[in-house]
Amino acid sequence: MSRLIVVSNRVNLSRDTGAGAVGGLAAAIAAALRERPGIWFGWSGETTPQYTGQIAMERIGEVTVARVDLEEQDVEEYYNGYANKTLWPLFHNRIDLTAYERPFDAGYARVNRRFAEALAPLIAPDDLIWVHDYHLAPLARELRALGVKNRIGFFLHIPWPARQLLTTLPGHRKLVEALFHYDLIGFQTEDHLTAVTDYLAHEIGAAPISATGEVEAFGLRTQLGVFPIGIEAPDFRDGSRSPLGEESFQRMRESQAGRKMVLGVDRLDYSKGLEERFLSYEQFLAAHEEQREKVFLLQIATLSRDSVEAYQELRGRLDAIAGRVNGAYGTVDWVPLRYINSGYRQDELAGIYRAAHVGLVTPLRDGMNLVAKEYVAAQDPEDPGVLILSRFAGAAAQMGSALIVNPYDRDDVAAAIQRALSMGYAERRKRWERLMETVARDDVSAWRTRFVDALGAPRRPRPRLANDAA
Ligand code: GDG
Repeated sequence: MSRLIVVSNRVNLSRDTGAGAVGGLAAAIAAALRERPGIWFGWSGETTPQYTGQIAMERIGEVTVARVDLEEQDVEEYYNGYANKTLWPLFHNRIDLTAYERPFDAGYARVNRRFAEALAPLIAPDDLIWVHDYHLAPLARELRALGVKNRIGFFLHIPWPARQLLTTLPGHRKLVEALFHYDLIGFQTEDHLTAVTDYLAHEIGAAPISATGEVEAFGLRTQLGVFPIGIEAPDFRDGSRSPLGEESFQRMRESQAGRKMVLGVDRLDYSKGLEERFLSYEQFLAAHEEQREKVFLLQIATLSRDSVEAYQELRGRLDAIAGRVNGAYGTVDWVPLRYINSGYRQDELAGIYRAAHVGLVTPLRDGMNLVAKEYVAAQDPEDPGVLILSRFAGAAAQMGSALIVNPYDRDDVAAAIQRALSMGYAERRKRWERLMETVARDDVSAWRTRFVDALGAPRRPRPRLANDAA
Protein backbone atom coordinates (compact mmCIF):
# COMPACT_ATOMS: atom_id res chain seq x y z
CA MET A 1 0.00 0.00 0.00
CA SER A 2 1.35 3.43 -0.91
CA ARG A 3 2.16 5.81 1.92
CA LEU A 4 0.09 8.90 2.58
CA ILE A 5 1.82 12.22 3.14
CA VAL A 6 -0.55 14.76 4.69
CA VAL A 7 0.45 18.42 4.59
CA SER A 8 -1.30 21.20 6.49
CA ASN A 9 -0.26 24.60 7.77
CA ARG A 10 -0.06 23.39 11.36
CA VAL A 11 0.41 19.89 12.66
CA ASN A 12 -2.10 19.80 15.49
CA LEU A 13 -0.96 16.75 17.32
CA SER A 14 1.02 16.70 20.49
CA ARG A 15 2.27 14.15 22.96
CA ASP A 16 0.21 15.77 25.71
CA THR A 17 -3.16 15.61 23.97
CA GLY A 18 -2.52 12.58 21.75
CA ALA A 19 -4.32 11.69 18.55
CA GLY A 20 -8.04 12.36 18.43
CA ALA A 21 -8.18 14.82 21.29
CA VAL A 22 -7.59 17.97 19.31
CA GLY A 23 -10.54 18.45 17.00
CA GLY A 24 -12.12 16.72 14.06
CA LEU A 25 -9.55 17.40 11.39
CA ALA A 26 -6.59 16.30 13.46
CA ALA A 27 -8.47 13.17 14.44
CA ALA A 28 -9.34 12.46 10.80
CA ILE A 29 -5.78 12.87 9.64
CA ALA A 30 -4.43 10.82 12.50
CA ALA A 31 -6.93 8.05 11.65
CA ALA A 32 -5.90 8.13 7.97
CA LEU A 33 -2.28 7.77 9.00
CA ARG A 34 -3.11 4.85 11.25
CA GLU A 35 -4.75 3.05 8.31
CA ARG A 36 -1.76 3.38 6.04
CA PRO A 37 1.81 4.34 6.77
CA GLY A 38 2.79 7.92 6.18
CA ILE A 39 3.82 11.29 7.53
CA TRP A 40 2.01 14.44 8.61
CA PHE A 41 4.06 17.48 7.61
CA GLY A 42 3.60 21.16 8.51
CA TRP A 43 4.62 24.14 10.59
CA SER A 44 5.45 23.48 14.23
CA GLY A 45 3.79 26.73 15.35
CA GLU A 46 7.23 27.85 16.61
CA THR A 47 9.44 30.60 15.23
CA THR A 48 13.20 30.68 14.83
CA PRO A 49 15.40 33.78 14.27
CA GLN A 50 16.69 32.37 10.98
CA TYR A 51 14.96 29.74 8.86
CA THR A 52 16.99 26.50 8.75
CA GLY A 53 14.65 24.08 7.00
CA GLN A 54 15.49 21.56 9.69
CA ILE A 55 12.74 19.00 10.16
CA ALA A 56 11.85 17.66 13.60
CA MET A 57 10.48 14.14 13.15
CA GLU A 58 8.49 12.64 15.98
CA ARG A 59 6.38 9.57 16.45
CA ILE A 60 3.15 10.36 18.30
CA GLY A 61 1.11 7.22 18.91
CA GLU A 62 0.96 5.56 15.53
CA VAL A 63 1.52 8.77 13.58
CA THR A 64 4.83 10.16 12.35
CA VAL A 65 4.88 13.94 12.30
CA ALA A 66 7.47 16.13 10.58
CA ARG A 67 7.58 19.78 11.58
CA VAL A 68 9.55 22.83 10.57
CA ASP A 69 9.90 26.14 12.41
CA LEU A 70 9.30 29.39 10.52
CA GLU A 71 10.82 32.85 10.85
CA GLU A 72 8.87 35.67 12.47
CA GLN A 73 8.63 37.39 9.08
CA ASP A 74 7.20 34.22 7.51
CA VAL A 75 4.48 34.09 10.14
CA GLU A 76 3.69 37.77 9.67
CA GLU A 77 3.53 37.68 5.87
CA TYR A 78 2.39 34.15 5.07
CA TYR A 79 0.16 33.22 8.02
CA ASN A 80 -1.13 36.45 9.54
CA GLY A 81 -0.78 38.21 6.17
CA TYR A 82 -1.72 36.41 2.97
CA ALA A 83 -3.57 33.50 4.59
CA ASN A 84 -5.54 35.33 7.27
CA LYS A 85 -5.77 38.93 6.04
CA THR A 86 -6.08 38.27 2.31
CA LEU A 87 -7.46 34.84 1.43
CA TRP A 88 -9.60 34.13 4.52
CA PRO A 89 -11.70 37.34 4.32
CA LEU A 90 -11.91 37.22 0.51
CA PHE A 91 -13.05 33.60 0.48
CA HIS A 92 -15.66 34.48 3.14
CA ASN A 93 -17.07 37.33 1.03
CA ARG A 94 -15.49 40.08 3.15
CA ILE A 95 -13.70 42.15 0.54
CA ASP A 96 -14.08 45.08 2.95
CA LEU A 97 -11.64 43.27 5.27
CA THR A 98 -9.39 41.88 2.55
CA ALA A 99 -5.93 43.41 2.74
CA TYR A 100 -3.67 42.77 -0.19
CA GLU A 101 -0.01 43.71 0.24
CA ARG A 102 2.88 42.64 -1.97
CA PRO A 103 5.01 41.42 0.98
CA PHE A 104 2.14 39.09 2.00
CA ASP A 105 2.16 37.61 -1.48
CA ALA A 106 5.96 37.22 -1.43
CA GLY A 107 5.87 35.62 2.04
CA TYR A 108 3.16 33.20 0.93
CA ALA A 109 5.24 32.12 -2.08
CA ARG A 110 8.39 31.87 0.07
CA VAL A 111 6.84 29.66 2.75
CA ASN A 112 5.26 27.38 0.17
CA ARG A 113 8.67 27.05 -1.49
CA ARG A 114 10.31 26.36 1.86
CA PHE A 115 7.71 23.71 2.68
CA ALA A 116 8.29 22.08 -0.71
CA GLU A 117 12.07 22.06 -0.27
CA ALA A 118 11.80 20.57 3.21
CA LEU A 119 9.20 17.99 2.18
CA ALA A 120 10.57 16.82 -1.20
CA PRO A 121 13.42 14.68 0.22
CA LEU A 122 10.90 12.78 2.41
CA ILE A 123 8.77 11.71 -0.57
CA ALA A 124 9.09 8.18 -2.00
CA PRO A 125 8.05 7.52 -5.63
CA ASP A 126 4.58 6.08 -5.03
CA ASP A 127 3.51 8.14 -2.01
CA LEU A 128 0.15 9.90 -2.22
CA ILE A 129 0.32 13.51 -1.07
CA TRP A 130 -2.75 15.22 0.43
CA VAL A 131 -2.46 18.97 1.00
CA HIS A 132 -4.95 20.85 3.15
CA ASP A 133 -6.40 24.30 2.80
CA TYR A 134 -5.86 27.79 1.52
CA HIS A 135 -2.49 28.33 3.16
CA LEU A 136 -0.91 25.90 0.73
CA ALA A 137 -2.49 26.48 -2.69
CA PRO A 138 0.91 26.82 -4.48
CA LEU A 139 2.57 23.84 -2.77
CA ALA A 140 2.06 21.38 -5.66
CA ARG A 141 3.56 23.83 -8.13
CA GLU A 142 6.64 24.16 -5.92
CA LEU A 143 6.91 20.39 -5.53
CA ARG A 144 6.55 19.88 -9.30
CA ALA A 145 9.36 22.37 -9.87
CA LEU A 146 11.55 20.16 -7.68
CA GLY A 147 10.71 17.16 -9.86
CA VAL A 148 8.01 15.55 -7.68
CA LYS A 149 5.74 13.51 -9.95
CA ASN A 150 3.55 11.85 -7.33
CA ARG A 151 -0.22 12.18 -7.16
CA ILE A 152 -0.94 15.34 -5.17
CA GLY A 153 -4.43 16.23 -3.94
CA PHE A 154 -5.72 19.45 -2.39
CA PHE A 155 -8.75 19.90 -0.15
CA LEU A 156 -10.19 23.35 0.45
CA HIS A 157 -11.87 23.52 3.86
CA ILE A 158 -13.32 26.98 3.28
CA PRO A 159 -15.75 28.19 0.58
CA TRP A 160 -14.69 29.24 -2.89
CA PRO A 161 -15.78 32.82 -3.61
CA ALA A 162 -17.92 34.02 -6.51
CA ARG A 163 -15.97 35.03 -9.61
CA GLN A 164 -16.90 38.71 -9.13
CA LEU A 165 -15.15 38.64 -5.74
CA LEU A 166 -12.18 36.47 -6.64
CA THR A 167 -11.27 38.73 -9.54
CA THR A 168 -10.73 41.60 -7.06
CA LEU A 169 -7.59 39.77 -5.88
CA PRO A 170 -4.43 40.92 -7.60
CA GLY A 171 -2.84 37.79 -9.04
CA HIS A 172 -6.03 35.69 -8.87
CA ARG A 173 -5.07 33.96 -12.11
CA LYS A 174 -1.68 32.96 -10.70
CA LEU A 175 -3.38 31.49 -7.64
CA VAL A 176 -5.78 29.43 -9.74
CA GLU A 177 -3.06 28.34 -12.14
CA ALA A 178 -1.03 27.04 -9.18
CA LEU A 179 -3.96 24.80 -8.22
CA PHE A 180 -3.81 23.08 -11.59
CA HIS A 181 -0.57 21.41 -10.50
CA TYR A 182 -2.67 19.22 -8.21
CA ASP A 183 -4.15 16.02 -9.61
CA LEU A 184 -7.33 16.36 -7.57
CA ILE A 185 -8.97 19.38 -5.93
CA GLY A 186 -11.74 18.78 -3.41
CA PHE A 187 -14.43 21.21 -2.23
CA GLN A 188 -17.00 21.01 0.55
CA THR A 189 -20.15 21.62 -1.54
CA GLU A 190 -21.54 21.67 -5.06
CA ASP A 191 -22.02 25.42 -4.65
CA HIS A 192 -18.31 25.97 -4.16
CA LEU A 193 -17.52 23.74 -7.12
CA THR A 194 -19.98 25.69 -9.27
CA ALA A 195 -18.23 28.94 -8.28
CA VAL A 196 -14.91 27.47 -9.44
CA THR A 197 -16.24 26.24 -12.77
CA ASP A 198 -17.92 29.60 -13.32
CA TYR A 199 -14.56 31.34 -12.77
CA LEU A 200 -12.79 28.90 -15.10
CA ALA A 201 -15.40 29.31 -17.82
CA HIS A 202 -15.46 33.12 -17.74
CA GLU A 203 -11.89 34.04 -16.84
CA ILE A 204 -9.87 31.22 -18.37
CA GLY A 205 -12.22 29.81 -21.01
CA ALA A 206 -11.95 26.29 -19.57
CA ALA A 207 -14.77 23.79 -19.05
CA PRO A 208 -14.80 20.31 -17.49
CA ILE A 209 -13.89 17.74 -20.12
CA SER A 210 -15.31 14.65 -18.43
CA ALA A 211 -18.13 13.55 -16.19
CA THR A 212 -15.57 12.90 -13.44
CA GLY A 213 -14.70 16.59 -13.23
CA GLU A 214 -11.49 16.66 -15.24
CA VAL A 215 -10.62 20.09 -16.52
CA GLU A 216 -7.72 21.40 -18.61
CA ALA A 217 -6.27 24.89 -18.50
CA PHE A 218 -2.84 26.52 -18.46
CA GLY A 219 -1.53 23.46 -20.32
CA LEU A 220 -2.34 21.34 -17.25
CA ARG A 221 -5.08 18.93 -16.29
CA THR A 222 -6.68 18.44 -12.90
CA GLN A 223 -9.84 16.90 -11.50
CA LEU A 224 -12.42 18.76 -9.42
CA GLY A 225 -14.78 17.09 -6.97
CA VAL A 226 -17.07 17.56 -3.97
CA PHE A 227 -16.08 15.83 -0.71
CA PRO A 228 -18.16 17.14 2.24
CA ILE A 229 -16.23 16.69 5.45
CA GLY A 230 -17.86 14.91 8.38
CA ILE A 231 -17.10 14.20 12.01
CA GLU A 232 -16.17 11.17 14.09
CA ALA A 233 -19.78 10.82 15.30
CA PRO A 234 -19.17 8.23 18.06
CA ASP A 235 -16.63 10.59 19.67
CA PHE A 236 -19.43 13.04 20.42
CA ARG A 237 -22.12 10.47 21.20
CA ASP A 238 -19.88 8.56 23.59
CA GLY A 239 -18.04 11.70 24.69
CA SER A 240 -21.25 13.21 26.02
CA ARG A 241 -21.64 10.07 28.19
CA SER A 242 -18.01 9.82 29.26
CA PRO A 243 -17.17 10.75 32.88
CA LEU A 244 -16.11 14.25 31.83
CA GLY A 245 -19.09 14.62 29.46
CA GLU A 246 -21.53 13.43 32.09
CA GLU A 247 -20.03 15.79 34.66
CA SER A 248 -20.34 18.81 32.36
CA PHE A 249 -23.88 17.75 31.35
CA GLN A 250 -24.94 17.58 35.01
CA ARG A 251 -23.22 20.86 35.79
CA MET A 252 -25.03 22.57 32.93
CA ARG A 253 -28.39 21.10 33.94
CA GLU A 254 -27.96 22.36 37.49
CA SER A 255 -26.97 25.81 36.36
CA GLN A 256 -29.91 25.96 33.95
CA ALA A 257 -32.28 25.97 36.93
CA GLY A 258 -35.13 24.70 34.73
CA ARG A 259 -34.46 27.22 31.96
CA LYS A 260 -33.94 26.22 28.36
CA MET A 261 -30.49 26.67 26.92
CA VAL A 262 -29.70 27.90 23.43
CA LEU A 263 -26.06 27.16 22.58
CA GLY A 264 -23.50 28.60 20.19
CA VAL A 265 -19.94 27.24 19.88
CA ASP A 266 -17.53 28.91 17.48
CA ARG A 267 -14.06 30.24 17.01
CA LEU A 268 -14.32 33.98 17.53
CA ASP A 269 -14.35 34.85 13.83
CA TYR A 270 -16.35 37.35 11.78
CA SER A 271 -17.41 34.59 9.37
CA LYS A 272 -19.34 32.87 12.15
CA GLY A 273 -22.01 35.58 12.38
CA LEU A 274 -21.69 36.09 16.14
CA GLU A 275 -22.68 39.75 16.11
CA GLU A 276 -25.74 39.06 13.99
CA ARG A 277 -26.57 36.11 16.29
CA PHE A 278 -26.42 38.28 19.42
CA LEU A 279 -28.61 40.90 17.75
CA SER A 280 -31.13 38.27 16.65
CA TYR A 281 -31.27 36.92 20.19
CA GLU A 282 -31.78 40.46 21.49
CA GLN A 283 -34.66 40.79 19.02
CA PHE A 284 -36.08 37.48 20.25
CA LEU A 285 -36.03 38.75 23.85
CA ALA A 286 -37.66 42.01 22.81
CA ALA A 287 -40.40 40.22 20.86
CA HIS A 288 -41.10 37.43 23.37
CA GLU A 289 -41.60 38.88 26.80
CA GLU A 290 -43.13 35.56 27.91
CA GLN A 291 -39.82 33.78 27.25
CA ARG A 292 -37.68 36.08 29.39
CA GLU A 293 -36.22 34.30 32.40
CA LYS A 294 -37.21 30.97 30.81
CA VAL A 295 -34.30 30.77 28.42
CA PHE A 296 -30.69 31.84 28.02
CA LEU A 297 -28.07 31.85 25.29
CA LEU A 298 -24.69 30.29 26.11
CA GLN A 299 -22.10 31.41 23.58
CA ILE A 300 -18.70 29.76 23.74
CA ALA A 301 -16.39 31.74 21.47
CA THR A 302 -12.78 30.59 21.72
CA LEU A 303 -10.26 33.25 20.82
CA SER A 304 -8.65 32.87 17.45
CA ARG A 305 -6.11 34.88 15.39
CA ASP A 306 -6.22 37.61 17.99
CA SER A 307 -3.11 39.30 16.62
CA VAL A 308 -5.22 40.33 13.57
CA GLU A 309 -6.99 43.68 14.12
CA ALA A 310 -10.32 42.61 12.59
CA TYR A 311 -10.55 39.91 15.28
CA GLN A 312 -9.70 42.31 18.10
CA GLU A 313 -12.33 44.76 16.87
CA LEU A 314 -14.96 42.05 16.60
CA ARG A 315 -14.18 40.97 20.15
CA GLY A 316 -14.77 44.52 21.36
CA ARG A 317 -18.12 44.72 19.60
CA LEU A 318 -19.27 41.36 20.99
CA ASP A 319 -18.32 42.41 24.52
CA ALA A 320 -20.42 45.55 24.04
CA ILE A 321 -23.52 43.78 22.71
CA ALA A 322 -23.36 41.09 25.41
CA GLY A 323 -23.07 43.80 28.06
CA ARG A 324 -25.98 45.73 26.61
CA VAL A 325 -28.29 42.68 26.39
CA ASN A 326 -27.51 41.60 29.93
CA GLY A 327 -27.85 45.16 31.21
CA ALA A 328 -31.20 45.65 29.51
CA TYR A 329 -32.84 42.29 30.19
CA GLY A 330 -30.93 40.56 33.01
CA THR A 331 -32.36 40.18 36.49
CA VAL A 332 -30.68 39.44 39.81
CA ASP A 333 -30.84 35.74 39.13
CA TRP A 334 -30.99 35.51 35.33
CA VAL A 335 -28.17 36.24 32.87
CA PRO A 336 -29.80 36.16 29.43
CA LEU A 337 -26.52 35.91 27.49
CA ARG A 338 -23.64 33.93 28.95
CA TYR A 339 -20.67 34.76 26.80
CA ILE A 340 -17.41 32.88 27.29
CA ASN A 341 -14.03 33.06 25.56
CA SER A 342 -12.34 30.02 27.05
CA GLY A 343 -12.08 26.62 25.40
CA TYR A 344 -13.25 23.22 26.66
CA ARG A 345 -12.05 19.65 26.33
CA GLN A 346 -13.90 17.73 23.64
CA ASP A 347 -15.79 15.46 26.06
CA GLU A 348 -16.81 18.45 28.17
CA LEU A 349 -18.06 20.14 25.02
CA ALA A 350 -20.02 17.01 24.10
CA GLY A 351 -21.74 17.15 27.51
CA ILE A 352 -22.57 20.82 26.98
CA TYR A 353 -24.01 20.05 23.52
CA ARG A 354 -26.23 17.37 25.06
CA ALA A 355 -27.51 19.77 27.70
CA ALA A 356 -28.56 22.37 25.10
CA HIS A 357 -32.20 22.47 24.00
CA VAL A 358 -31.29 24.43 20.89
CA GLY A 359 -28.07 24.50 18.85
CA LEU A 360 -27.72 27.89 17.18
CA VAL A 361 -25.29 27.72 14.25
CA THR A 362 -25.57 30.85 12.16
CA PRO A 363 -22.38 31.59 10.19
CA LEU A 364 -22.54 34.21 7.45
CA ARG A 365 -20.38 31.94 5.34
CA ASP A 366 -18.73 28.66 6.26
CA GLY A 367 -17.05 25.88 4.29
CA MET A 368 -18.93 23.18 6.21
CA ASN A 369 -19.31 23.88 9.97
CA LEU A 370 -18.54 20.89 12.10
CA VAL A 371 -20.26 22.27 15.21
CA ALA A 372 -23.66 21.65 13.56
CA LYS A 373 -22.76 17.98 13.12
CA GLU A 374 -21.19 17.62 16.57
CA TYR A 375 -24.31 19.10 18.21
CA VAL A 376 -26.51 16.52 16.48
CA ALA A 377 -24.18 13.62 17.31
CA ALA A 378 -24.08 14.49 21.03
CA GLN A 379 -27.88 14.60 21.52
CA ASP A 380 -29.79 12.17 23.67
CA PRO A 381 -31.80 10.13 21.10
CA GLU A 382 -34.74 10.00 23.53
CA ASP A 383 -34.77 13.74 24.10
CA PRO A 384 -32.90 15.50 21.30
CA GLY A 385 -32.48 19.24 20.95
CA VAL A 386 -33.29 21.31 17.86
CA LEU A 387 -30.65 22.55 15.42
CA ILE A 388 -31.00 26.00 13.88
CA LEU A 389 -28.63 26.27 10.93
CA SER A 390 -27.62 29.06 8.59
CA ARG A 391 -28.31 28.48 4.92
CA PHE A 392 -24.80 29.81 4.31
CA ALA A 393 -23.02 26.97 6.12
CA GLY A 394 -21.83 24.23 3.76
CA ALA A 395 -23.53 21.83 6.20
CA ALA A 396 -26.96 23.17 5.15
CA ALA A 397 -26.66 21.24 1.87
CA GLN A 398 -26.77 17.98 3.86
CA MET A 399 -28.80 19.04 6.89
CA GLY A 400 -32.11 20.25 5.47
CA SER A 401 -34.01 18.84 8.48
CA ALA A 402 -32.58 21.58 10.69
CA LEU A 403 -34.48 24.86 10.98
CA ILE A 404 -32.72 26.67 8.15
CA VAL A 405 -32.35 30.44 8.60
CA ASN A 406 -30.91 33.52 6.97
CA PRO A 407 -28.46 34.83 9.60
CA TYR A 408 -28.76 38.39 8.26
CA ASP A 409 -32.50 38.38 8.98
CA ARG A 410 -32.98 38.96 12.71
CA ASP A 411 -36.72 38.34 12.52
CA ASP A 412 -36.12 35.02 10.82
CA VAL A 413 -33.58 33.88 13.42
CA ALA A 414 -35.70 35.16 16.33
CA ALA A 415 -38.74 33.28 14.93
CA ALA A 416 -36.66 30.10 14.54
CA ILE A 417 -35.53 30.33 18.19
CA GLN A 418 -39.15 30.64 19.26
CA ARG A 419 -40.17 27.74 17.03
CA ALA A 420 -37.33 25.55 18.29
CA LEU A 421 -38.19 26.24 21.94
CA SER A 422 -41.84 25.35 21.41
CA MET A 423 -41.40 22.40 19.04
CA GLY A 424 -43.35 19.26 19.98
CA TYR A 425 -41.57 16.03 20.83
CA ALA A 426 -42.56 14.11 17.68
CA GLU A 427 -41.26 16.76 15.29
CA ARG A 428 -38.12 17.34 17.33
CA ARG A 429 -37.31 13.66 17.29
CA LYS A 430 -38.10 13.14 13.61
CA ARG A 431 -35.90 16.05 12.56
CA TRP A 432 -33.06 14.82 14.75
CA GLU A 433 -33.31 11.25 13.39
CA ARG A 434 -32.98 12.51 9.84
CA LEU A 435 -30.03 14.70 10.75
CA MET A 436 -28.33 11.93 12.68
CA GLU A 437 -28.62 9.60 9.71
CA THR A 438 -26.53 11.99 7.59
CA VAL A 439 -24.06 12.76 10.36
CA ALA A 440 -23.46 9.05 11.01
CA ARG A 441 -23.30 8.04 7.35
CA ASP A 442 -21.29 10.91 5.86
CA ASP A 443 -18.73 10.84 8.63
CA VAL A 444 -15.08 11.75 8.62
CA SER A 445 -13.93 8.28 7.56
CA ALA A 446 -16.25 8.40 4.55
CA TRP A 447 -14.81 11.79 3.62
CA ARG A 448 -11.21 10.67 3.94
CA THR A 449 -11.74 7.34 2.14
CA ARG A 450 -13.54 8.98 -0.77
CA PHE A 451 -10.81 11.58 -1.18
CA VAL A 452 -7.84 9.26 -0.85
CA ASP A 453 -9.47 6.64 -3.14
CA ALA A 454 -10.15 9.29 -5.78
CA LEU A 455 -6.57 10.56 -5.49
CA GLY A 456 -5.13 7.06 -5.84
CA ALA A 457 -7.48 5.96 -8.64
CA PRO A 458 -5.89 5.19 -12.00
CA ARG A 459 -6.26 8.02 -14.50
CA ARG A 460 -4.80 9.42 -17.65
CA PRO A 461 -1.26 10.70 -17.18
CA ARG A 462 -0.76 14.37 -16.42
CA PRO A 463 0.24 16.31 -19.53
CA ARG A 464 3.98 16.96 -19.50
CA LEU A 465 4.92 20.49 -18.61
CA ALA A 466 7.57 22.76 -19.94
CA ASN A 467 8.73 23.51 -16.38
CA ASP A 468 8.71 19.90 -15.12
CA ALA A 469 12.15 18.78 -14.01
CA ALA A 470 13.55 16.00 -16.22
C1 GDG B 1 -12.71 25.13 9.00
C2 GDG B 1 -13.83 25.73 8.12
C3 GDG B 1 -14.96 23.50 8.16
C4 GDG B 1 -14.65 25.08 19.14
N1 GDG B 1 -14.58 25.46 20.43
C5 GDG B 1 -14.02 24.45 21.10
C6 GDG B 1 -13.75 23.42 20.18
N2 GDG B 1 -14.15 23.83 19.01
C7 GDG B 1 -14.05 23.00 17.80
C8 GDG B 1 -15.41 22.48 17.40
C9 GDG B 1 -15.18 22.14 15.94
C10 GDG B 1 -14.08 23.13 15.53
O1 GDG B 1 -13.57 23.72 16.70
C11 GDG B 1 -14.64 24.24 14.66
O2 GDG B 1 -14.91 23.69 13.41
P1 GDG B 1 -15.80 24.44 12.35
O3 GDG B 1 -16.07 23.49 11.25
O4 GDG B 1 -17.05 24.90 13.03
O5 GDG B 1 -15.00 25.73 11.90
P2 GDG B 1 -13.48 26.19 11.49
O6 GDG B 1 -12.56 26.13 12.64
O7 GDG B 1 -13.65 27.53 10.88
O8 GDG B 1 -12.99 25.12 10.39
C12 GDG B 1 -15.15 25.01 8.38
C13 GDG B 1 -13.76 22.97 8.91
O9 GDG B 1 -12.58 23.73 8.61
C14 GDG B 1 -13.47 21.51 8.56
O10 GDG B 1 -13.33 21.35 7.17
O11 GDG B 1 -16.13 22.84 8.63
O12 GDG B 1 -16.15 25.49 7.53
O13 GDG B 1 -13.97 27.12 8.34
O14 GDG B 1 -14.67 20.84 15.78
O15 GDG B 1 -15.75 21.38 18.20
N3 GDG B 1 -13.20 22.23 20.54
C15 GDG B 1 -12.89 22.05 21.84
N4 GDG B 1 -13.11 23.04 22.78
C16 GDG B 1 -13.68 24.23 22.46
O16 GDG B 1 -13.89 25.08 23.32
N5 GDG B 1 -12.34 20.89 22.21
